[in-house]
Amino acid sequence: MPQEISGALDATDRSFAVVVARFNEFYTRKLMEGAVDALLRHGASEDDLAIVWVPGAFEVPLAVRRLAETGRFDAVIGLGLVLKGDTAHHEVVTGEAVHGVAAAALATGVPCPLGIVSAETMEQAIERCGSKQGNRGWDAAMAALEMVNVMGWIRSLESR
Ligand code: INI
Repeated sequence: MPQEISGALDATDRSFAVVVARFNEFYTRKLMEGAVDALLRHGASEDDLAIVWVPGAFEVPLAVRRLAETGRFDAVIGLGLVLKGDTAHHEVVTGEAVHGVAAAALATGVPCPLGIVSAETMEQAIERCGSKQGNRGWDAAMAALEMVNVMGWIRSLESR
């Protein structure tokens, strides 16, 4: 039988940074609360969480990357909400934020799950930030947990 690996959803003794965009704070605060709730409910301690506010989604990748580079966090979660209609460049902002967060993870080896939500309408935004469609901050935190434990297993291969 092939060996199957999947990361445990366990945040005990792990540390996390949550980078959250202040732009559209009405929504992003809900994303942050969802992420923190997920981490605490899965064993993280408040002392092991850092919440870092940045101006907008565009600034999320830089903070995510620098925090990941410190080596002090098992995962860094970037959260933001880009709402179509706020400006004509919402697609640029989303693209840069998404690519930047992915690049941070690949460059550092630290899991940096994607919590950048894009929404066409305010209704969609509300649905993704803690109502009908759940909370994408919670989802990102769960992805962080799983990846932290998957990466731990992968690292363990190096010492075998
Ligand atoms: N930032 C967001 O987080 N969400 C948006 O919807 C948004 N729009 O649409 O403009 C947005 N723009 C600001 C951007 O992220 C930067 O903070 C700003 O351009 C300064 O660099």
